[in-house]
Amino acid sequence: MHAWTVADPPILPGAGQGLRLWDTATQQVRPTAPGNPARMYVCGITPYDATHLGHAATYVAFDLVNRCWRDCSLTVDYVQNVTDVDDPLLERARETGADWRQLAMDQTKLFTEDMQALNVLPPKEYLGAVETIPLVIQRIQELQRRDAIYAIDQDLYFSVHSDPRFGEVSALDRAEMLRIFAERGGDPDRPGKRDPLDCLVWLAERAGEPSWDSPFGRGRPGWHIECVAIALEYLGMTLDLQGGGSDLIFPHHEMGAAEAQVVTGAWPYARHYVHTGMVGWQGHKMSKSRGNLVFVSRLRESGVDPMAIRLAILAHHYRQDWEWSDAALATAGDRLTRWRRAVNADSGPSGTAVLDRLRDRLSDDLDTAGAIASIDSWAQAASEGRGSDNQAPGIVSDAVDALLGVRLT
Ligand code: 5CA
Ligand code: ZN
Repeated sequence: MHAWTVADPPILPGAGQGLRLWDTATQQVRPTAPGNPARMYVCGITPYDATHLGHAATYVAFDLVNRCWRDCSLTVDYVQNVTDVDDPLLERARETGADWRQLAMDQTKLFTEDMQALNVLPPKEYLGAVETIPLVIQRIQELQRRDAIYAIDQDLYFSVHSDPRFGEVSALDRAEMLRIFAERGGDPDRPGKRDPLDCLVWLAERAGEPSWDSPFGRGRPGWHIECVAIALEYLGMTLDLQGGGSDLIFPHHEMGAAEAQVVTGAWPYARHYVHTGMVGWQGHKMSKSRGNLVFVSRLRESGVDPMAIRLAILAHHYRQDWEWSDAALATAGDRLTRWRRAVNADSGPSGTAVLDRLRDRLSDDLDTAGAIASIDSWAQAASEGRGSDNQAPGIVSDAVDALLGVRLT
């Protein structure tokens, strides 16, 4: 699958000094301690209704991680999947009479165009579920050799208790797990399950649905194992960061960690589990099932500058749930205009002081609001003709571009 292309960020003077991030598994802000290359896996879209502002906010957040690590002189090996065959995609195709492959292709194309417009750095590897089925089969066979798989009819399940550390990512109690599992694609009540939380790794062929040959008969992969198979193949154990929205904490990232830990016999699957808040609109989480979506492509078509969309996202802390609004977009548009005016001034207060402040704020669990405030006050001063550093406008423009991903020129 082809990812998108975005210009490399400008090179900045000096280097960042590290990045601290909230880790869901340990429930604290901790320093990230990536190797070089740093290895980041961020769950990609299920391409049947892309790209809404919630998706955009999530990928912009991990783009900041990518940019911060790169600023710390690291290479970042970034891998992302596309869930291009799954129940909700097939359902949507059935409802609309579309071919499921065409639907996935069209929506993935829209997503990559939106990411490019939002100046999100592309993953090094961008892989669809359909093109990685042999990897899934191989991992299921490894789980079988470790006695972690059983069948109900022709469907294969992963026994979550084969990982003694199951539950450590989300730290939910069992009742919560059962409730959320049922809400998010799980089947706790299916007769024959050893534990209601055991998750599907291979779904045997269903009439009218796509399927592939395998040693277990024709069928298709379960959801969690797909991401594990891709991450282990292209990044390997242990990831520096597993990322996604907070709706993926359970079951997706819990199940993925357990499967990977049983396959490899190693721990942990990821050093940091990082999750973004949910973006809402009209009082509810933006979701395809509810249909309360604001699409990036529609905003772009209506003439909204993608950099204003990006700035509107950055005004919120990535871990908070928040509401999209026209007012937030208008505020971001005004801010963009002020910043652009300021970096076109002949001089301003010290640019390196702003760069230091920007690095400091972002390294602290991506405090984008703090970063924005430092640019706001610099821009105000530069516009009023205060400060005589004639290098400053260039440095600030490059810093905002490289670290926040907002192009001002
Ligand atoms: N394909 C799977 C992951 S393997 C999936 O969750 N796809 S998705 O299209 O539903 O979501 C893609 C990403 O956007 C996920 O990280 C998800 O957590 C995030 N996301 C979905 N809705 C929102 C929202 N309203 N606000 C913030 N992030 C969201
Ligand atoms: Zn995933």
